[in-house]
Amino acid sequence: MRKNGWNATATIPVELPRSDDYYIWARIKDGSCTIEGRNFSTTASRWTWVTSVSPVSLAAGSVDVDVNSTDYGVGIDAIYLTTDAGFTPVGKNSKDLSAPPQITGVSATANGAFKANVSWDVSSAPDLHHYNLYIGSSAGFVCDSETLVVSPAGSSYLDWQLSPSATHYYKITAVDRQGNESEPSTAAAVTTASLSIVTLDATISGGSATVNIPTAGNYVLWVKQARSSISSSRVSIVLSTILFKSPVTNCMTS
Ligand SMILES: [Ca+2]
Repeated sequence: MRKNGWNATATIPVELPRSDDYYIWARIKDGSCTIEGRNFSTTASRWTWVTSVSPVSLAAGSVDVDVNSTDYGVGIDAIYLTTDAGFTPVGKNSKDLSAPPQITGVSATANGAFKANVSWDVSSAPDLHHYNLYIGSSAGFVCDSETLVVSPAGSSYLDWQLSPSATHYYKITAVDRQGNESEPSTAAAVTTASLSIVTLDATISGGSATVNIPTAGNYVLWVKQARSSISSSRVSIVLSTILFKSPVTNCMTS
């Protein structure tokens, strides 16, 4: 906006994705103006980014941003609204290159032999889009497409299909709406439970076997014959608790 007079006025329609506190940046030179009632001023004759310092509360949807020149000949060639307090524009068509801060508070707890609950502190980044959860077999593993597990919106995840009796390491990153990804968090380690395997002896009688189940759950039974015929012989029965296979009835021999 440039006008050879005082108090030139313009309204700039913008579409805001959500109601929030927005920091206003304006690229101006040679004067001063107000934008949404905030003062912007520079004596520089080169284009200079100036910020409102404190944010302005704006509602979601169509908003008319009011611009008033308060000085003769002030030039304005770009205005930027951002919810990111850490964002500083560079150049006219400035992009957000500011990544969210590193995620903290990562913890992982085993949920049986095959699953782990991973949780972390909610990101403070105002332009957060999602998290990336990575898994590795050592604390120093590299976060990349090969170790990426999932990209959740929330700050916890139940990971599954893990190896039993193994230590797994998780790291979290935060990604903003421009795709800027934070540094990985420190690794959280979790060791999954060992597989419960119980070996019992049973005597087959009349085509059925009786065993005592030590703990209620889903079991797969493995039957090893001691002799060539199962009908009247002593057998070893192995019961193993697993979570994703068929229950007893599907595997029971008769
Ligand atoms: Ca950002």
